[in-house]
Amino acid sequence: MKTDQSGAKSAPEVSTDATQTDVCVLGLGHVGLPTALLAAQEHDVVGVDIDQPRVDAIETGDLPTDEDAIDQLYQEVTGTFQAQTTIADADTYVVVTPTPVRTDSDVADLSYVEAATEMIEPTLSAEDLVIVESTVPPGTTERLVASTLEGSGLSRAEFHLAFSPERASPGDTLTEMVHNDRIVGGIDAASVDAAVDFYETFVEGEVRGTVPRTAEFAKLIENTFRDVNIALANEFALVAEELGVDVHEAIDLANEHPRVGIHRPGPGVGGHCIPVDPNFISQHTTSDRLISLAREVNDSMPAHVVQSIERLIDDETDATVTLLGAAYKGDVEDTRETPTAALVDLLTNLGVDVRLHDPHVETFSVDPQPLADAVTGSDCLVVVTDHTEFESLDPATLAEEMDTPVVYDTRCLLDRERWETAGFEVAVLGDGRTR
Ligand code: SAJ
Repeated sequence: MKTDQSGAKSAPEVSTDATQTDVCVLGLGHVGLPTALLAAQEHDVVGVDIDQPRVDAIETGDLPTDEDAIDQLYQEVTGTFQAQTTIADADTYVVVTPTPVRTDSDVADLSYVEAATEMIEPTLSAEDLVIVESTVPPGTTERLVASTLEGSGLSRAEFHLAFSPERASPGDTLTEMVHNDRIVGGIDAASVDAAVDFYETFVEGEVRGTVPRTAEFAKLIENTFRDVNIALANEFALVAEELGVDVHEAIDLANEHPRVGIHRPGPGVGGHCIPVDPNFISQHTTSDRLISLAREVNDSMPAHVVQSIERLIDDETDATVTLLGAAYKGDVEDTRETPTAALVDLLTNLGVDVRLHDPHVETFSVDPQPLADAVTGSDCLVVVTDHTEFESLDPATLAEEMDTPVVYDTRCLLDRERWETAGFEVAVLGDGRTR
C-alpha cells in the first residue's frame, strides 16, 4: 500500500493490461519456481519475481537450480509458464517469498510477504484464492496478509485465503513436492476447499485442511523438532568425546530400537529454514527454553570444530587448513547459514591460512579452489559438507600433496581404514578418539 504526501494510503498503480492467467506465483526461488512449474502442468501460470536478472535467466531457460528434474519440467511447460517482474491478473495467487530474520532484532522479516501481498491487492477479485507458502510466525496469514488484501475493498468473506507450508528438501524438490502430504490452513471452509482443489492438481500426497494458525505452527514445529534433535545428537557427540565413546556406533546401535531415531552430529546447522524457523516460535513466547537452548548448542558447533582443529594442527601459527564444503548440506549449492562461514572466520582470526574446495559452490567468503590447489601444502583437511563426491576422494593422492596428512571428518563420511592406510591421521567429530 503506498502512502502519499497527505499520509493517505493508496494501492500501488497496476497496469490495466496486467497479464491474464490462471495462477500467479510470486517469488521464483528454491520453492516458488518448482511450484510454478508443477502448477503449469494443469494451468496457465505466470511467475513473478522482483529480480529482473533472475526473470531474464528463467525466460531463457537458464534456471537457478542444480536439479535436472526442474530443468526437464521447465521444458515440458514452456507453453503454459512465463516469468515476469509485474503482477498478473489471476484466479489463484501463491506467495512464496523469503522470510529471513532481521539482523538488528532477530525478528521475522515479513516485508517480502507484505510486498507480494500488496502487489496482489489491486488485482484481487471476489472468489480469487490467495495462498501463502512462505514460512511465517503464527497469526501472519489472518492478520498481516488478510488485512492487506482487504485494502482491495473486498471483505475476507469475499476472497479465499490459506496458508500451506512447503516440505520439500532441496536436492529432490519435485519428488517431495508431489509426494509429500500437505497442510492447508484456510480462513474459512471455502478457502480450505479452494486450496485443496488447487494442490490436488499436482500433489499426490494427502492434502489436509485446518485453520491458518495451526498450519503456520505445524510448519514451525516440524523444523524445530529437527533442530532440537540435531542439537541432541550434537550434545551426544560432545559427551561421547569426553567419555571416549564412538557416538556414531552408539547412535547406529540405539537407532536399532524400533522407536528411536537419533539424528546425526555435525559442524553446525545451516540452510534457510532449520536455523531460522525456531526463532519464529521463540519471538512470540517466553515459554521456550529447550527450543532456544537447542539453537545455542547447534550454533556452538563451529567453535567446537575449531578447537579440535587447533589440537590437530598442534597450534601451528602458520598452518594451512583446507575446508571441504561450503554448502550447508550435501549435494546442494546453497550456502545460506552454512556453518562453513563461521569456520572460515574463526580459523582466520587464529591466523590460519584457510583454503576451500566445494564442487557445487562457485563463490564464497574464501574463493573455492580446485581440489589439488586447495590441498597442496595443507596441514589439515576438514570435511564440513557431506557431498557425495567427498566419499570417493583418493587419500593416497591427497597425502602426497599435503605437508601433514591429517583429516578431520565432521560428518563421519570417510572410510577411516582406507584413509589411515594411505598415511592419514583421521579424526572424526564425536568418535571418542580425537585428540
Ligand atoms: N543436519 C545435521 N544432522 C542431521 C540432519 C541435518 O547436522 O541429522 C544439518 C544439515 O547438514 C544442514 C541442516 O542440518 O546443515 C539442515 O538440514 P536438513 O536436512 O534439515 O535440510 P533442509 O533445511 O534443506 O530441509 C528441511 C526439511 N525439514 C525437515 O526435515 C523437518 C525440509 O523438509 C523442509 O522443507 C525444509 O527444511 C524447509 O524448507 O523448511
